[in-house]
Amino acid sequence: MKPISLTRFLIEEQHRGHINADLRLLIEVVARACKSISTAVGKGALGGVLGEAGTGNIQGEAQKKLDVLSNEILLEANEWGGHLAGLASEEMDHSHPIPNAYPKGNYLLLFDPLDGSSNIDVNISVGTIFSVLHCPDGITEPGDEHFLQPGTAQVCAGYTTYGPSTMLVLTIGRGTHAFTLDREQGSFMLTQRDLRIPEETKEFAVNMSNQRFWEAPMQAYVGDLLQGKEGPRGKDFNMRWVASMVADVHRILTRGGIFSYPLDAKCRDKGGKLRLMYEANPMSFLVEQAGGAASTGRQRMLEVQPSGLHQRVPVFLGSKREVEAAVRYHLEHDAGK
Ligand code: FDP
Repeated sequence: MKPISLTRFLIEEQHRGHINADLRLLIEVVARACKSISTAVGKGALGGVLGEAGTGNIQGEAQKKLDVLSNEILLEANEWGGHLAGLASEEMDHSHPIPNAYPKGNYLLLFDPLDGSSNIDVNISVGTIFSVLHCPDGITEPGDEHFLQPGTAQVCAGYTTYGPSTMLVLTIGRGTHAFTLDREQGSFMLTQRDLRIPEETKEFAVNMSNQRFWEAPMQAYVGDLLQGKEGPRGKDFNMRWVASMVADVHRILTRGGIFSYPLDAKCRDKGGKLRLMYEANPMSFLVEQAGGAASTGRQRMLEVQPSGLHQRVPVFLGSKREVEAAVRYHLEHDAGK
């Protein structure tokens, strides 16, 4: 049977009363912007867009030309449609209220325009991550503080991965669904409804080069994984680390596993490496909707009350039983056991 398009999927969800017309439009606009980003990424060196932009973002990281371009594409696409009150991007210092010249809607959009961007120049998968919140009642000119809502408040989240094929993975709080871009038709087509992450896994993803900087419970957890069959876990584990969060999470949504970017001595002062609002929350929503779990190691990710737009957090997400195991090491350590 021919797969249905994203447009049809969204219209059917609207007919069922699961989303309204504004949210449908918002998702369509983000998907359209992601198609443009996919085209730019796909041109590679021929597009003249590889390499450094010569600028830095709020986090002090060097921006790639494609970071800047992807941010512009998403901004331009979303400003004028009337579905948003404001937007915020990992690449911008502050949130951006919709200019008064345009109609305004009731949603707030947050995005990481090009995640994993250190992989762009070596032709490895990168992606766009996004999260949608309600704008608080009565607010027409949202400021940064209006975006500081816990992940449980998300109404929609998703990512696009620009890999061998371009895929959009989406949740509106009713399961997690995967769409593949049909490049000839220019449409995202539903290729997997209701992704389910296996509860158990034998695969973990972490940057092992940080091992000596980790906290004691993380050292203990990974130490036990590495002992394999001979250790307390009683099974051999395999390791995978693409170093593009989108690609690593996509693998986990497809076949299970645990992804972690824990606290370490290098990122401790910042609270972690990955951003709560642009990376951890949307990915955690997608993972939970696929039957997985997501935690900071000590707290359910979606319940973290954000204190800053660019806040960073430690991240553990993926197969439910494995995330629970990693959390257990942290809690037992903290309890002095
Ligand atoms: P990048 O810095 O290339 O944007 O978002 C940060 C991120 O990539 C994630 O996509 C990725 O999982 C992680 O950082 C990679 O970190 P390391 O370079 O420390 O491995």
